[in-house]
Amino acid sequence: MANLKMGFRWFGEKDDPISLAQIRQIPQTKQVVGALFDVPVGEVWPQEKIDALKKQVEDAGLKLEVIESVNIHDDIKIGAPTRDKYIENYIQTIKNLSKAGVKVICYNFMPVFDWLRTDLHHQLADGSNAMMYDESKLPKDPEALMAEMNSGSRGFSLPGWEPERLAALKELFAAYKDVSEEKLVENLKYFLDAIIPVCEKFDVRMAMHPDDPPKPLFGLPRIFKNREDMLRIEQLHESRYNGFTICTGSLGENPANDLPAIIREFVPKDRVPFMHVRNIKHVGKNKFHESAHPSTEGSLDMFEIMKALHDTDYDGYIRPDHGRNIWGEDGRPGYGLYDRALGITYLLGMWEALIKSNLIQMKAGHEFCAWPFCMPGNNF
Ligand SMILES: [Mn+2]
Repeated sequence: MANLKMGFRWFGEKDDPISLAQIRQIPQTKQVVGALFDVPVGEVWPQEKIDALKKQVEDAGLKLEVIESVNIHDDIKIGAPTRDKYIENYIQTIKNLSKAGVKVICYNFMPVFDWLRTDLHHQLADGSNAMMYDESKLPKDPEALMAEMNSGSRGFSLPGWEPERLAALKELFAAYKDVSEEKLVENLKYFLDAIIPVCEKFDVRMAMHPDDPPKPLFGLPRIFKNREDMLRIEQLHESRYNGFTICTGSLGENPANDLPAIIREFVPKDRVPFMHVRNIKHVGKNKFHESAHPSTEGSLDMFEIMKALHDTDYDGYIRPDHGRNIWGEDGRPGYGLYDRALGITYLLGMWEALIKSNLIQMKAGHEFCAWPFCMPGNNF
């Protein structure tokens, strides 16, 4: 199979009902996309904890080369005087992760709220459930939203919704009062200028995740919403270590975002170390639910997305993203086992078809075949 490095997000032994042994049985999936979930945001990830996670993953026959996420302390995003201390901590975490063989860190730069939905268990017609976003149902008060998100999570801790960070929501909003979009971009540049030289030295690529939803909410700025934002971010610090996670679901929430075109523009520039590939279904204006991965189940053309990756010789890390809960599974919202595993086999099925049809064209003497660049280091 091709050189796509397929992974599966895992929330750790304590907080994920899915085991590494189960992940090991998903065909062609060797990467565990993991994190330490018990280190408070802003603190250094201790080497011994990283090494323990790596050992656990490797003992299960898998690899730990992508971390998602090392979250960024709000003081860095706000540009508070204390940010240098947190940036120093972040740099130490990068060094520690590098020592454990980690190659990519996925992160986001969203003020206060990470991703958000208005229903974590929306019932679909086939009896499965998936997360839904309906802007007309978004509470006016962010505290009400936080309460809804956490009560809807059925006991799971939601990534990006760390209780200790959100406990003082009012103060947090007050601290962001003067952070405009321009200011937030400036603060991102300050952060990147400090960390990217370290990333270059230690060979760890940063992969910024798009904002979800890709628009300003509750008066908070959002700076990774579309292609134009990506052009601005890549120029903040020119380096292949200042990269993106292209999340088709998050960017696809705005129907104006042309995902295949974005892939075709940024992959050849070597700015995309990590892909999140999933589908969503638009069911109204500012209203969508997450769906199974196939094109037929949502609004995105997944073939065109995979074809864009194929045509640009993508050989980086990739994972399926949010799926439904199906077959009676009552898993973490968006992160059940079965639907994401189905997503992987679907994506890799398309990938095999793309590669083999390319080979057939090559044998027929067509000059446009990308072989062997589409599959570096692989024989068919
Ligand atoms: Mn994503």
